[in-house]
Amino acid sequence: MVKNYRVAAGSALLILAACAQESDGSAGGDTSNQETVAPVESSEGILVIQMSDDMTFGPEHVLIHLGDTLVWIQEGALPHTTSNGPGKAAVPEHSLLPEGAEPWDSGLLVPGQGFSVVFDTTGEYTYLCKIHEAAGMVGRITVR
Ligand SMILES: [Cu+2]
Repeated sequence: MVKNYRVAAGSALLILAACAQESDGSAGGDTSNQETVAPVESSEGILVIQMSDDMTFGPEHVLIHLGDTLVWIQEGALPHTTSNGPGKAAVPEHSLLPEGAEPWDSGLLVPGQGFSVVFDTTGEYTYLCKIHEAAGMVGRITVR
């Protein structure tokens, strides 16, 4: 009984050590990296978001101020949209607006084209590319 107990305790220590190594390693590091990515903030009333062939909005999360202008620029070869509002998203969480805010829809932007929106309602926005929503082309805007 005593011997079995010692073996079990030793195994438990090994498991604890393995768990501690895991949480200090890549798994824990990845999680904290994702949570600590700060939004890119506008300066002088404007911020540019790039749409490219990797099917992302860059930066994906922006922090702007009341009255600021966001400009989306289409820099890839693939067509994209910046869109928001009722009926635009297959997944409702990909199209969110603060109460009273106006939705927008750029329509298809071909390479070199841009589209801008002035934000006059504070809150959290989520928008998408209507063509690449399923590929994860979703962006976030915080207006303060
Ligand atoms: Cu797109």
